[in-house]
Amino acid sequence: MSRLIVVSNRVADLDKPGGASSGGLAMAMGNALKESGGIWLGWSGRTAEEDGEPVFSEVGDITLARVDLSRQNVEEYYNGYANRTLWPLFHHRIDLTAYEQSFRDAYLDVNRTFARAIRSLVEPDDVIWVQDYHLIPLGRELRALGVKNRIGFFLHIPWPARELFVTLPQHEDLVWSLFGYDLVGFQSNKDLGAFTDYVETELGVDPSPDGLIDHFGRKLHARAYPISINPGEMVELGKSEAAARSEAMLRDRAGEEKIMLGVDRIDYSKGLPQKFAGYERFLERFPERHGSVRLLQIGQPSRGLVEEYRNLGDELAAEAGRINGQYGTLDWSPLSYHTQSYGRDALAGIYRAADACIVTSLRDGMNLVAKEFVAAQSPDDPGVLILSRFTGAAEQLGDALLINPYDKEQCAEVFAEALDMGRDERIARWQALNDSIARNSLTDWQERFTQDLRGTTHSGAKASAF
Ligand code: GDG
Repeated sequence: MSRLIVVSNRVADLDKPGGASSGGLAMAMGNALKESGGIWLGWSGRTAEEDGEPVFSEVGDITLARVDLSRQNVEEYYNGYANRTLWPLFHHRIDLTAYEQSFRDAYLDVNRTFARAIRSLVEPDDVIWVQDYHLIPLGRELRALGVKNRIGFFLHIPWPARELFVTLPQHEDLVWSLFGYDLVGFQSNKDLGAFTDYVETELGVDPSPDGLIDHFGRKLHARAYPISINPGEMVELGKSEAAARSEAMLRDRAGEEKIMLGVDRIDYSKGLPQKFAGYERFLERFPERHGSVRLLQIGQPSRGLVEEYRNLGDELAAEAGRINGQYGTLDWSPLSYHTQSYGRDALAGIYRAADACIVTSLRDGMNLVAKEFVAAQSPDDPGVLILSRFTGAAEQLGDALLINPYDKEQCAEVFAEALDMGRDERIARWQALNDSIARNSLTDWQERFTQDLRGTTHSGAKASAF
């Protein structure tokens, strides 16, 4: 099998103790690379005077290649174009989107740094798989350097609606750069539809029924590849000592109290203020439930160098305090809000202890928390998944209780419905959800993408289009 080169903003620490278990995606990429041998390249997480050359480290047949970036590029590419331009825009927050030319320049600069590093490593039969919005132009930059290999791209976040996407200065250029790839994967049919809408309307091209788009002298395949988890991994983590400890601790302290759980990065796309507002409405409408339920929200701090993220963290802490102040009593706090992060094994126990899990994303490429919660449940007494209809996961997990997180009244009612749901219905819904996850695991996702990429009609020979 031809060698694989994976490129992402950061490289998982497969060479550090415990690094391989840091997340599902790291494991899937690690497995894909183990099968064929290969290279994983990305930013080292360190800054230097200027962008550096890759530094290598070997784990079995896998080479990890890490590149230092200049301080200014980290500020303008990572904190700038990636997280203050593309992330808010693609999550439909044009009110938060920064349109700065210097951000875009740094973004292109870093993509060129990565392209040069890859060109020096690539062999003729390698296939290259690029991950996520940080690296959209990488395929085109590689083509410009004469790389003719098969190159695929997977977007982990949603593709925006055309009316919003066209607010991005030089949006045509960003789309054009996608034509450097042979295969572009989206999380959901909705995202694929939004991209197709742009291609049809702005470029005047009709994709073929299997997603082939012939334009700019290149043949690009665009398809949906919904990412998933490996349910077996969650089941195994659920058997660990750390899981048993966190599950028992939560259940003992809760007693008869039911636990509704939230696990999210602190990010405005996750609808956390809306979750708190829906929960407050639930407390207002159902006073008879006071003392018998608690919302446990784990908020993982993220992107602390971006102002909106710090403000959101402050807002949530204040809201949690206010709700507890208003509804709490001497012996009951309705809302526990934690910002420390837990090991994946402890997290599996937290999922198992919960009676319900609430996902309120306002826009989310997939949402893996929803799938992890389902996989962690005990089959004879599973908890209930309450899932925002605005997640990619809702396309596969229609047996969850689907909500519109902007609708506080609906949220309040659905929270009550989840807490009252009888065991038979919980089991029936859980089985359908679990089957759906088992039918398309993370391993299936990775195999489908790489197989399709290896099999694409190849237009690499026409690299000169760039
Ligand atoms: C992006 C897209 C897409 C959370 N708290 C802790 C912890 N987590 C882990 C969860 C889960 C992951 O973080 C979050 O994944 P999500 O999919 O929910 O969301 P994003 O981070 O926004 O991911 C998303 C994903 O990429 C994959 O394509 O689904 O739509 O936005 O795995 O478990 N993990 C640990 N401790 C915590 O406290 N160990």
